[in-house]
Amino acid sequence: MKLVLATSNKGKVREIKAMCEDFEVIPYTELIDEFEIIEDADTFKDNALLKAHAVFDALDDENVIVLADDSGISVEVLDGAPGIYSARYGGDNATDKDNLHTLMRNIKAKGVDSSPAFYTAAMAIVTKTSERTVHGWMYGTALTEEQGEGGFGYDPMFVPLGYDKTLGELDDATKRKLPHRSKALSLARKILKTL
Ligand code: ITT
Repeated sequence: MKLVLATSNKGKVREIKAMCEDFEVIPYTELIDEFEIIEDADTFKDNALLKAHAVFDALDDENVIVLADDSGISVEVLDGAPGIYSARYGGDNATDKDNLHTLMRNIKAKGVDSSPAFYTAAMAIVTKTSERTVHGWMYGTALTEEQGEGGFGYDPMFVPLGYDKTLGELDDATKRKLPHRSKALSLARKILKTL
């Protein structure tokens, strides 16, 4: 089954491909030119739907199945920020590193060295006749120091519950089992098999 990913985030593409080996997974940017999608919904779920529909419409192919992922990190000491604003937390053209450093700085500014935090991943699956959504979460601790080079985004500052290393330090096999994205994807796969 051919599954088109409505994302231009290479970290997400890498993870979803590794977790979906029985599907032919193709980022939409390999089929059409990348275009900007304004993610202005109020929830991860609605932003995922918005991305999936935008790419489905742009592909102009009724037989395609599109999967979008909207995700982010929520930090307790920051009242849940950055949440749905995770991709632009360091400013409009922020890189992953800018976002990471902004988040560590803002946690430090609260006078603490760490805070409980969680990742959310919402996934939307859109076909010509249906739309479905699923979620996955991962709980842990957000640090104010970067540790490790693995993963992407906020991974070097996030220690999953039950571990003493960040997602930037943990090996790929461990990382595949834990995340919000793999939990959402295991639900998404059940839906995909019915399509
Ligand atoms: P697309 O919208 O094209 O999918 P994006 O990077 O803009 O790509 P989001 O809007 O969903 O994606 O923003 C998610 C943000 O949260 C972004 O800054 C990611 O780096 C970060 N993020 C999401 N999942 C993550 C993970 O598993 N590990 C580390 N950071 C993650």
